[in-house]
Amino acid sequence: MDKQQFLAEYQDVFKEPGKDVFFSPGRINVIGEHTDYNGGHVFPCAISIGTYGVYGPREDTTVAIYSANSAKEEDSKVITFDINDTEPQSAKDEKWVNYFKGMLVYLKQRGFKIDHGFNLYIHGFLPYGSGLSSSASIEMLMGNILKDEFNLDIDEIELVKLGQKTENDFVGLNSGIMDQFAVGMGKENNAIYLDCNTLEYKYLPLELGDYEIVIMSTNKNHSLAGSKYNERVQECEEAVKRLNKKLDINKLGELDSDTFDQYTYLIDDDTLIRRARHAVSENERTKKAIDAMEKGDLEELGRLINASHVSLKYDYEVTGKELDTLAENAWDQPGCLGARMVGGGFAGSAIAIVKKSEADNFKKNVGKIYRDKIGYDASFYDAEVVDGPHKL
Ligand code: GAF
Repeated sequence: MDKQQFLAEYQDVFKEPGKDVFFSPGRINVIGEHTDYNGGHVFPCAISIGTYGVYGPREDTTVAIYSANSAKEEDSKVITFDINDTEPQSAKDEKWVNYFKGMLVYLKQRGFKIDHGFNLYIHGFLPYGSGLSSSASIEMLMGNILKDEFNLDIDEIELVKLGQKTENDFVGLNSGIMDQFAVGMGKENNAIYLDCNTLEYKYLPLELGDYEIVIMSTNKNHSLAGSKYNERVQECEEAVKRLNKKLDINKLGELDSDTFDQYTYLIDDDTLIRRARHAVSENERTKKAIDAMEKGDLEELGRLINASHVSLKYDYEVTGKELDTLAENAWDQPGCLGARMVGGGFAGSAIAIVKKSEADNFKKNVGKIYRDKIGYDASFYDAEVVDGPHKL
């Protein structure tokens, strides 16, 4: 779809011309899962599947938001609130608006002058709950639209932090910073190696030669807020408390595996040991994956990606039969170097690194196994690695 089509959609809903069209990407994560809130490393990138937003200013103080996506599921409805209203929307069918509203509330709280309302038409291509960060995509969309339209003097990393704050304090998911960072700081053809503790980062070209990344969606929605995500965050904090009987650490990301092994005995709980072991080992795998990328050793990268899935399945227990079916059957396919779930887990999506010449066969074979075993279709997407949010 092009810019004119989005403007036409806006006009259909708001009965006047829209002003500007913006795009904000989704994200995948090559490796480094459930490490961000543990102060570890991640290696995500922004993808060309994302969210479009059409902005139109208003003279009053009303914000009116319409989503083409939620309109399909619920009655088509423009949701409104006042720019000075700071309470999260509580009606069940209006909660999705909180990703936008939170950004507005926190930007105003920071002292930025947003003194009139606006209409916003949203058209997203990331299925909600697909594990490809539809929520960070819309938070960063909103942040960048407001920055542009109200000339706000704020840099992207500050917007990223407000995106995470929106997620944590306005929506109620105790997530780390990976998703907002990957979306907001996205760079064409590059993945971002980010230390979530210090926020130091570097871009690394995602050069895969004869290989490509195939995105595989389980088509099973995961709702992170309602899932066990917050429980995992809490389990890791609990493990840190027990390790602190002898160690002085704030986060599991500060430990290497040897140190962790030496002090595992302090964690007198099998489940907490496994959760912590995942956080520590995944952080190490992520560092090793960067070495492998820098050496161009894609086979090693693939092995680390497979090991990541195994750890997420057995130690962290965030996969589930749909994601396991995709990843584990991907491993058996010709030309597949590695596959793993991405994002929070409990359904959503997985990625696989697949030889370009084998990609069609790969999708056909994994798709058939998935349908036979799970009873409905998986979806397969190819995506480009793209820049962060921008005006079209
Ligand atoms: C979700 C969260 F939003 C991220 O912060 C991250 O923890 C991820 O799950 C797991 O790596 O996408």
